[in-house]
Amino acid sequence: MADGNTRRTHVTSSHWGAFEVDVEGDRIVATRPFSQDPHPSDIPAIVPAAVHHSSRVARPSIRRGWLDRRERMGRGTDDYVELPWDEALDIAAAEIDRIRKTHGNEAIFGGSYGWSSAGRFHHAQSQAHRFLNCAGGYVASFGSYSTGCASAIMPHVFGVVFQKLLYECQDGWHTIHEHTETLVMFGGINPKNSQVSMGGMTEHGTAGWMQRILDKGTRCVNIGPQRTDAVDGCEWLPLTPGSDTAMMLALAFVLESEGLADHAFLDRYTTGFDRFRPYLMGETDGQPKTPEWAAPLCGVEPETIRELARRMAATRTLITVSWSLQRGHHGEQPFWMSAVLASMLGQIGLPGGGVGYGYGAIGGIGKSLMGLTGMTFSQKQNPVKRFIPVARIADMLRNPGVPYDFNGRNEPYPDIRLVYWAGGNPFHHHQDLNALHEAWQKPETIIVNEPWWTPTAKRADIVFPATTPYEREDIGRAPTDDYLFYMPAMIPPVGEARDDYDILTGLAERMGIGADFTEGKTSAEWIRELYADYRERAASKGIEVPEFDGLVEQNWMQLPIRDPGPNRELFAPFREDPEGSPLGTPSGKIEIFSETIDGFGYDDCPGHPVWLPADEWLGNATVDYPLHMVSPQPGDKLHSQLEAALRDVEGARPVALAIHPDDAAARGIEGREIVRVFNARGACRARATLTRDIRPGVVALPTGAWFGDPGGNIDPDGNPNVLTRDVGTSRLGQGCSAHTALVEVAKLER
Ligand SMILES: Nc1nc2c(c(=O)[nH]1)N[C@H]1C(S)=C(S)[C@@H](COP(=O)(O)OP(=O)(O)OC[C@H]3O[C@@H](n4cnc5c(=O)[nH]c(N)nc54)[C@H](O)[C@@H]3O)O[C@H]1N2
Ligand SMILES: Nc1nc2c(c(=O)[nH]1)N[C@H]1C(S)=C(S)[C@@H](COP(=O)(O)OP(=O)(O)OC[C@H]3O[C@@H](n4cnc5c(=O)[nH]c(N)nc54)[C@H](O)[C@@H]3O)O[C@H]1N2
Ligand SMILES: [Mo]
Repeated sequence: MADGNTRRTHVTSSHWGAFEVDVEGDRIVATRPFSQDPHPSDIPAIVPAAVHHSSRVARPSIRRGWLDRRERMGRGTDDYVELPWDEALDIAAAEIDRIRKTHGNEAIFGGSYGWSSAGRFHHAQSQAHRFLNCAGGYVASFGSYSTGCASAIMPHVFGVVFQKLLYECQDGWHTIHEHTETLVMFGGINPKNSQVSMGGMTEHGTAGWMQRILDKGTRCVNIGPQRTDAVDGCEWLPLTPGSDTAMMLALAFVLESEGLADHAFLDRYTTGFDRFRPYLMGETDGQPKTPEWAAPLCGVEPETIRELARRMAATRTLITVSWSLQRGHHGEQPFWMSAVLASMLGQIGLPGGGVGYGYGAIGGIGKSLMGLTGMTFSQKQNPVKRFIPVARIADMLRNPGVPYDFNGRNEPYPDIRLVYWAGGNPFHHHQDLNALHEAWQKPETIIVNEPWWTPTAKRADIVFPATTPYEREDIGRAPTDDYLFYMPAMIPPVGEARDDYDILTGLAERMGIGADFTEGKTSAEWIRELYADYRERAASKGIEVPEFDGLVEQNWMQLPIRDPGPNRELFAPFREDPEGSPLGTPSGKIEIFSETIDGFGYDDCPGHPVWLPADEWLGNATVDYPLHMVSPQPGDKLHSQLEAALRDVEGARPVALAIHPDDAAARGIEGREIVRVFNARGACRARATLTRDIRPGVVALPTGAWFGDPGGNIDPDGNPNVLTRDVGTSRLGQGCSAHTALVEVAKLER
């Protein structure tokens, strides 16, 4: 591969878009934006430094205390012994075998949550799941940190799997541009977040579409704590975090009390408004949900709420809801309530009307494309039927055998003895990291595949060095993108890194399940076979893609699969004929009241949406912790990825904390200095950044930093998850509630 020092250029795909890569010898030396991308992301600039960074895991490594004495404690503090591949694989395979034979496969947690890298075949989490399935199964996880709560609640409301709703049933930008007159954005629509999309995002279009929508005169209202959650030109209603349901209820109250609610729609297409209305009007609890009631909760003036409600009823209105709203305590409520509000407006199923989720969350939402699937490496069947809601991992590790509720079932947590993680970084992504660190000491063995010495790798017993996409070939194809890529191997594996597939093959062969895992094929053979199958599927839809060698030659192609039609799958046919095309709910209609949910008997998620304040929000702020911290996605990166090199950039760490000048002044903070952000759960450093684009009383600290070493009482780089709460959104959704946290900020004494 390395032919002297000639410079070669390839195009590859990634979660943050396609980009050009310059290679000299064995090294990636530069990256450049891809020619077809009108709005390329800056993220790839750091790729060369990250790929060749000294914090790559060079060789298989085993934690000394575990190797010598099978000692559990010491994860995060012990040093590591490097071993040859054969020896390390022997040890790991024997250990997995021991655990499954002694404790059964229900003692293995293989959730392995995280985004890993783009590429159809070398998707680390899927690879790990297939391997564990061949080994007799594993305890899996339900949902994602992104939309775990919505994935539980929304099927009860619309009768459709949430992911299908997102990607197949929502209007595309074309339709919104053409038809929507009022765009009401709870949590904004943020082009910063739309830089990324799982599996790839070639033409970044969200910012451009938002501009066109504004230019057309569409009224765009950003309702949330930060002005910067929407593009310039949108109106901003600075909202108290966690109060969206109160605001939506007040909008609903205005519609109902002023005769603006569409009762013909409610009668024909929904069920349960009669159960909800008495609550809305205050007949059940003595509190009408008037704008005057909502104003002190959400910080928006009653007249503003009234005017907006009238406008929403008078024009074609699309309500959009950011995923962040359900990443907070009681996150079920704003999601459900937005469906009720949209039902009352009666525009669901009309082009550019109704409600949509996650526009701007990732770039793929709003790109309406013809479905062209394929190239899925089978994970096989999991013989173990137990799973946990993904964000309940620390509870699970802490509480084996203890029952918990989730979406109508009640089950004890499994007793986990072995954790296998590939493609994710829980010591970046999970809430209350100091508590996770404690819980993490409980399993007997933790195995991690990782390219870098992340905080998770540093807390594993066995670490296998994994390749990055630049060190292996793959195919890039994302369900929400209209490009296809051959992703070439550009450089040899760094250090002794191996592909996840080869690592797992090595384990599988030692455990006597090699034939089942590989089916006798190398990764090159699998990639060609999966591609041939995809090519056939494409042909059956009249789409021609080249043979494999042809794709290798041309590197990338655009797929003719754009489909600007509105509401293709669900709501338009339902509106047309609600009896003939019913929704998948028990009633066949939109469920404003759900008998199913009511039957669960959960006080934290009753039978219709209600206002339930979060455990921590500005409504119950204390003297000790008076500020609400939101922890959004980082603008300059994807989660914790490429952090190895980013943390070297002068001034990049600790992470910038957005704080209002009034809040800063009250604490003697002038801006740009390093501050301490803290609460009873932990503390981290951050760089104060003063801005009037944030609601006073709220601070924003993006995710992205690696959690520091244990023992320190202040996390050095600014990971907000030392401060966040590790509680489920409710007994129904059990999603992560990362955006719910009260903190204090102080100048750091030197
Ligand atoms: N406070 C707070 N916390 C949050 C959120 C929030 O809003 N606020 N958001 C949550 C959300 S929505 C998400 S999705 C999570 C993100 O959660 P994370 O798990 O932190 O996401 P990534 O950083 O993408 O993790 C991917 C890991 O896989 C590694 N990797 C990349 N390629 C490969 C490969 O080929 N093989 C292997 N073995 N490893 C690979 C990367 O180096 C990286 O360590 O964070 C969640 N945490
Ligand atoms: N650049 C970049 N883009 C990303 C990612 C990344 O790591 N980097 N990660 C991707 C992933 S995995 C996901 S899941 C999506 C997540 O997409 P989102 O869920 O939309 O993203 P967040 O950044 O968590 O939150 C968006 C905004 O919501 C606001 N907000 C927080 N709490 C509340 C509230 O209670 N009410 C209201 N109205 N607003 C609130 C905050 O001001 C925040 O800036 O982003 C994706 N996009
Ligand atoms: Mo996510």
